[in-house]
Amino acid sequence: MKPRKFFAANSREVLKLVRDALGPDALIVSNAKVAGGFEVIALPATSISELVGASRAEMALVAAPLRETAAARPSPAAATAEPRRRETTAAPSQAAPAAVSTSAEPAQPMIAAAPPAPPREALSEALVHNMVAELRNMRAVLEQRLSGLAWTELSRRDPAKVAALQALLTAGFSGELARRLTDPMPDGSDEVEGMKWLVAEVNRNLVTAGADNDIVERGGVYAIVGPTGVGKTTTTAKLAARGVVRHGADRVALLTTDTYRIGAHEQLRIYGRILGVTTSIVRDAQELKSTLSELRGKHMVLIDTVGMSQRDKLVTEQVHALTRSGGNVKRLLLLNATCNGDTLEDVVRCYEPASLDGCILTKIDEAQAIGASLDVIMRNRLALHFVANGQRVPEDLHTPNRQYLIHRALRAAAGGSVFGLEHEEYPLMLAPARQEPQRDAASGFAARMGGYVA
Ligand SMILES: Nc1nc2c(ncn2[C@@H]2O[C@H](COP(=O)(O)OP(=O)(O)OP(=O)(O)O)[C@@H](O)[C@H]2O)c(=O)[nH]1
Ligand SMILES: [Mg+2]
Repeated sequence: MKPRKFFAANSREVLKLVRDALGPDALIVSNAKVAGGFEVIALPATSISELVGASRAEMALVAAPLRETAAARPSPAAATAEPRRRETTAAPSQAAPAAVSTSAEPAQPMIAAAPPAPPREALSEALVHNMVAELRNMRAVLEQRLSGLAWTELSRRDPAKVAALQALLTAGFSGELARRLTDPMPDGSDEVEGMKWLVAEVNRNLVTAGADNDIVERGGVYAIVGPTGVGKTTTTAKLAARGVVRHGADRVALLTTDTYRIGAHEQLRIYGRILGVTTSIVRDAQELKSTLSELRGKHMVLIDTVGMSQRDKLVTEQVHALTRSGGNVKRLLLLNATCNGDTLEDVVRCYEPASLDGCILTKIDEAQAIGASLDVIMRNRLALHFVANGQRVPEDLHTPNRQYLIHRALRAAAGGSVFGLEHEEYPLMLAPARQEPQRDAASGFAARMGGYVA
C-alpha cells in the first residue's frame, strides 16, 4: 500500500503513467504542477480495502485493552446483568444452589467471560463508516482538481470544444449530454465553426414530430399525462380544438379520469361544450375500456388525466389503468419548461419513458431558459410533439420548430446571468463526484471527460 510518485511533462501523460502502472482504478492522492511538468502521487485501488481491513485490525487491538479495563471495573449494568447470567448458567445442570454459591465468589471470572461484542462492533462500524466518508470526500476533491487540470489542458488545446461545452452548460444542459454532444467535434475547429457544428449536432439529436404527421393528423387515443398544474386540461382542449378544425367536432371526443378532485372535470366539460365535442367521465379501467369501445368510430379521443405529484404512487396506478384499458391508448407526457433538469428527469422516470409516445413542452413562455427541458427530452429519446407558449385555447400550441428551440436554448448562454459561472468553475459541473460516491476517482473522471485526458 505504498504510495508511488509519477512525473511527466503534462497532466495527460502523467495520468497515463499512473494508469499503466497501477491500473484504471488507481486512487490519486495528490497532484501538483512542478517545475518542468506534473507530479502525481497515487495508490493502487486495492489500498482502499487494505486501509479498511487495517482499521478493523487496529480496532481489535484497541478494543482488547478496553475490554480488560471493563473486566477489572464492572459497570452497574454488568452487575444487574449478573443474576440473569447465573440463571442461564445454572439451568442445564439444574444445580442452582452450587451455581449461586460459586458466583458469590469474586465476580471477575463471570464479567471477564462476558462478550462485550455489541459496543465493540458498533465502535468498529462507526470507524469504518467515518473512514469511508472521508475517502469519498477525498475522492470528490481529487476528482474536481483533476477535472480542473483537464479543463485547463483542453482550453489550451481545443478552445472551440471548450466554448461549445461552456455554451451548453450555461444554457442548462447536463454535463453528461454536453460531453456527449461535443465529444465528436472535429479537432482544430475555430469557435464560429464549432458553434455551427454544435447547433447541427443538437438539431440531429432532438426528435420532433413534423406538421404533416402530428397526432391530430394521425388520430388515435391519447392520454395526456403529467404532474399537477403542468397544463394537461388546457393542452387537451388546445389539441381538441385543432382536431375539430381539421376533422369536425363529431370526429373528436374528450374523456377525463379526473374524478379525484371535486369539480375537476367541469373545466374539461366547459371546453367540450364550447367546441361542441362530447365529454365523458370515466372512473376506473373497466369504465375506460367500455367508453373507448363506444368511441371506436372517432378520429381522435383525448383523455385528460388526474394531476398529481410525479412522486405519488397513484401515478403508477394510473399508468396501469390506462394500459389495462386496451383500446391502444398512447400516452403523451407534458413537461413544464419552467422546471429545472432534475425535476423534469424525475417526472420522466415516474411516467415510464420507454412506453411513452412522446411529450409536449408547456409554459415555454414563462421559462427563462429551455436548455434543461431539451436536455431531458433528448437524453430520454422522447419525441417532442408540440410546444405550448401560453394560456390561450387554441392559439398557444405549436408544432415544434427545432431551429427556433435550439436558438432559444443557446441564447441563454449569450446573455449574462447571476447564476453564470467563471471560466475556471465549469469543471465543477463536469465532475459531479458527490452524486456518484461509488465511482472511483481516476476511472470515473476519465470516463466523464470522454477520453480528453487519457
Ligand atoms: N403561461 C402558460 N400557462 C399555461 C400553459 N398551459 C397551461 N397554462 C396554465 O396553467 C394553469 C394550469 O393548467 P391546467 O390545464 O389546469 O393544468 P393541469 O395539468 O390540468 O392541472 P391539474 O389538473 O390540476 O393537474 C392554468 O392557469 C393554465 O391556463 C402555457 O403553455 N403557458
Ligand atoms: Mg387538469
